Amino acid sequence: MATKKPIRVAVTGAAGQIGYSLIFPIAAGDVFGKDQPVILQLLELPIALTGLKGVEMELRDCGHALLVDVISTDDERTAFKDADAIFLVGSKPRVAGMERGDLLKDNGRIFIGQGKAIDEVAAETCKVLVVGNPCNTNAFIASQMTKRIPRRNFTAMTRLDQNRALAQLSQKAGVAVTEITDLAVWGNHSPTMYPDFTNAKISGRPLTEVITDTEWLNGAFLKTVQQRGKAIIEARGKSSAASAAWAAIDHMHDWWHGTNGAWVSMAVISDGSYGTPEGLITSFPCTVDANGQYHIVQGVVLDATAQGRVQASIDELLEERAFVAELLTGA
Ligand code: NAX
Repeated sequence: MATKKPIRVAVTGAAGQIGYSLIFPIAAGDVFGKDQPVILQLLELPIALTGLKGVEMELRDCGHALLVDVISTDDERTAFKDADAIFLVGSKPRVAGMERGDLLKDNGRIFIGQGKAIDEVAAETCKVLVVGNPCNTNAFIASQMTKRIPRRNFTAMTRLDQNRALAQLSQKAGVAVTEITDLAVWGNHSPTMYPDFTNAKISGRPLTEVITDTEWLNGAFLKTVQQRGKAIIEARGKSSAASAAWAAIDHMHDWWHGTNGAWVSMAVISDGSYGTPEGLITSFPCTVDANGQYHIVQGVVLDATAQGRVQASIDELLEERAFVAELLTGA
């Protein structure tokens, strides 16, 4: 029987595809621990509340011992109240004919509101993971709205990109995914992101000594990882959902429990490391200590090609920031 004090976990867009794959493992203890009771606080748009009610019924029907309560709401402050962990999944999808700038601005408004609401009512130590796209810039916007909660508590998800890269590399090398270490995604969660294979290792050896097909690494590998989202939409007719939920679970699990020195990809607020502009939310190799604090890995050497690839992604983030600058003034 669980004896720990329940934690409050908020999930937005909870009736959507990713939400549906995400909340059941949370209730089962796959994220915060098999001894950690949880209260799920689920946020949806008013139009999706009926669907959310159905999801809540299913959650309760699982009879998970760790699930203390479920709150389904369309009110941000109710959803984020005292939350210890927050998954910001809900966002406005890009529809045919929509300009990227409009998408950024429409989502910007959502994340201005949610950032403010989180700052007002969530736990000061809350860990926020933004999944909803464009996730780096959405996380940046939400982080800019806080006065009480530290900005560094806001992160965005590039773990799916890391997992996709690991899957490709393990297949190519014929080794288990767990043999590959020090593989990190840099930059934006977009086709410009860079999964850096040059510093990765396979069973402790430099990856490039094991996978010597440099044409594949610089060509098909990068392209497959960068375009994987699109390929899944083409094959499935819908965007990735279960794999995205699983990556969100990995991200929050490792942030909550620590990585014991292992590198994980997290888009976090830049402290200026590697010459990235301070405040931008961009992906780095990170470790998480036993207190749940993440640290950007220092001293990673990127060759000129890798540096150019990272810079291209940073430039895209700067462009996104410029698109939303107006929204932030006076918000
Ligand atoms: P769905 O459209 O299935 O679900 C989104 C849900 O969010 C809907 O139920 C909608 O009603 C709700 N919603 C919209 N605005 C909201 C708001 N302001 N407050 C609360 N709820 C709101 O999308 P799904 O496939 O679940 O994807 C969700 C987001 O994840 C999208 O933005 C998508 O682009 C993004 N992704 C991010 C990934 C990443 O690696 N960072 C990968 C997967 C995914 O593409």
